[in-house]
Amino acid sequence: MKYLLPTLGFAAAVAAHGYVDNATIANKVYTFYQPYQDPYISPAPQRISRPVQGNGPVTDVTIADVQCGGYSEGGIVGSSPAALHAEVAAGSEISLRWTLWPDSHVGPLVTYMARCPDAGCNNYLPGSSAVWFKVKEEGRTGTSDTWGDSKLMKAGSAATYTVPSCLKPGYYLVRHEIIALHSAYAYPGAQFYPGCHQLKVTGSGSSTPSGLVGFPGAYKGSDAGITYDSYKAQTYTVPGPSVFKC
Ligand SMILES: [Cu+2]
Repeated sequence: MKYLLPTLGFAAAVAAHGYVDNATIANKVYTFYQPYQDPYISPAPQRISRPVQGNGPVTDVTIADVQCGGYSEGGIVGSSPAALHAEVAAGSEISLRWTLWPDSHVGPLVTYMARCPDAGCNNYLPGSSAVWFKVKEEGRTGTSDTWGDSKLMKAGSAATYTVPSCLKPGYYLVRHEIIALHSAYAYPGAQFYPGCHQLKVTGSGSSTPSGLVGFPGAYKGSDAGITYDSYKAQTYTVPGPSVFKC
């Protein structure tokens, strides 16, 4: 096994932010794509999560990178499929553990899902098609300094979401993000930290959510939840569609 540490990656050169390190899905722990290790390991480890290009943000809501990560400026347009799926029953709660999140980076946690083809997600790239529905959002608590991502600023915490219990079984792509708002008073300024993982959902549900959105497409720079002064005591509206409920 070949293993080299990166010297000075583009994202390592700026202040550290983060990515999802691992997840617990149906009582199993899955290590997610490790942007500072996986590219240097041969053969590449097989993951349920799609590659992210480091711990830095996406700031342009109109490019492919806003879907599952990427580094278009450096020639890596968007992310790419992962090899594996994690099997989980509809109705289950999933825990996502981020690397320790910087306490300046206040903002919401938002999670979407998209149904993949019946063959699975591992050849599936939705492009900007409207395929996504929102399954969870956690914004600001009133006008306080408590945000969806506040819990991630302590070691050992996790973001969670629940696979809707009524969802039709099959393969699904999950898009989970933090939107950091510390520089969001003008656009571009909000920092998007999206990442995607692949599930095989089991169960007996039959729901196929409607009102789907695309990434890019769902967000505009002018959205109230994207151009926002987090230093003011004011309420906050998470961008994107309303949360799907069974
Ligand atoms: Cu940052």
